Amino acid sequence: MSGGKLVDPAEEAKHIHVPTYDEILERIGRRFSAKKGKMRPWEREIARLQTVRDIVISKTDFIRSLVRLLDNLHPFYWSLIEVEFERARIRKSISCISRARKLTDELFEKYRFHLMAAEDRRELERVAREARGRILSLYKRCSRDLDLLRSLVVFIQHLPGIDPELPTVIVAGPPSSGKSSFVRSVSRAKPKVAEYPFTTKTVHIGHVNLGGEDVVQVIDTPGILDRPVDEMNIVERRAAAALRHLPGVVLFLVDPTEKAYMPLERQVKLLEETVKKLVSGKPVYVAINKADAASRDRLEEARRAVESLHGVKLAGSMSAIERSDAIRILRIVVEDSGILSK
Ligand SMILES: Nc1nc2c(ncn2[C@@H]2O[C@H](COP(=O)(O)OP(=O)(O)OP(=O)(O)O)[C@@H](O)[C@H]2O)c(=O)[nH]1
Ligand SMILES: [Mg+2]
Repeated sequence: MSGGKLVDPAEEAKHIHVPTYDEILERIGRRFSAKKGKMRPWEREIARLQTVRDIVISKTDFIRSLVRLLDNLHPFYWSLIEVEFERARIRKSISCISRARKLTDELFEKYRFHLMAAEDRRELERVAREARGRILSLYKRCSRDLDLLRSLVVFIQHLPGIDPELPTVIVAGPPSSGKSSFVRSVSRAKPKVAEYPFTTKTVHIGHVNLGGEDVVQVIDTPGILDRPVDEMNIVERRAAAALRHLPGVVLFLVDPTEKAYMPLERQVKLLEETVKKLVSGKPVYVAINKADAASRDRLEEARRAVESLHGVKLAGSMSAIERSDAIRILRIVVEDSGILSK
């Protein structure tokens, strides 16, 4: 289960169906009542057992595509999954199913002989019941694993379709600094914008055509606070996953207004101590947003604070709600970093 090349996991996961244990049982129940022509009693019992075997195997065949999908998952997607699911738990659930499938065939072979050798009708029925019971209990034992894998697949079906091969600008920053407004302005994506903090709960993608074949992917992320990653909540950790694992450059938005969710010093601390550590070497650009709503003094103060930092570049100030202004800043970031030509 290590990260690999790009697949569109959401698309692939749409073809994967994970049944519940009850669904498997119900399916067996339906097939079981089917009449089996003229057969000798032991032949009929073997045929019935074969039906049970075929149903449990085909119902759990999803495990092969799921394992393939997980093996090829980009580390960014893994980190989003790990915000919600424990990797060890996923592995355990996969083993439960794989083991059950393996043992099913072993039991089937073993009981086929027992059924053939049964001495009378009563023994035949007893052995047949025992064989069915043992096969089914293998899956009953995995019922919580089936439930977990089922939620995992549904989760994967809703992962954002990011293309790690496209030039990417990850828009990050404190809550309410205008990240979603920026992504709305530059792309056709329409992430929700609101006055209150923590509006954005997960990662959203927009595409921007900068002319010709120049397409840039802009990623809207949830707001983050100035604290270490292991103290972050689930929503912040989704932003951290993007900052840490997606290739690209970062555009950090500062809110210089009096109403900012956190004071300027904390925004700078967030940039210096949290973001720079997370991105480990990716270029970080800063734009001072809400230029229309901040006083000249505050804008100047924010500019000086950003310029005094090492390892980040000031792209300028802007009003993210103005499309042309947001595009101007995006162009500065794209051109200066050269991501289009990479
Ligand atoms: N005046 C002004 N307001 C802005 C600007 N950009 C964003 N806002 C406002 O700031 C508030 C927060 O904007 P969002 O785009 O939702 O901010 P966000 O950073 O995505 O917020 P979270 O997702 O909660 O972290 C909204 O009321 C926006 O209208 C700007 O350039 N000027
Ligand atoms: Mg937002």
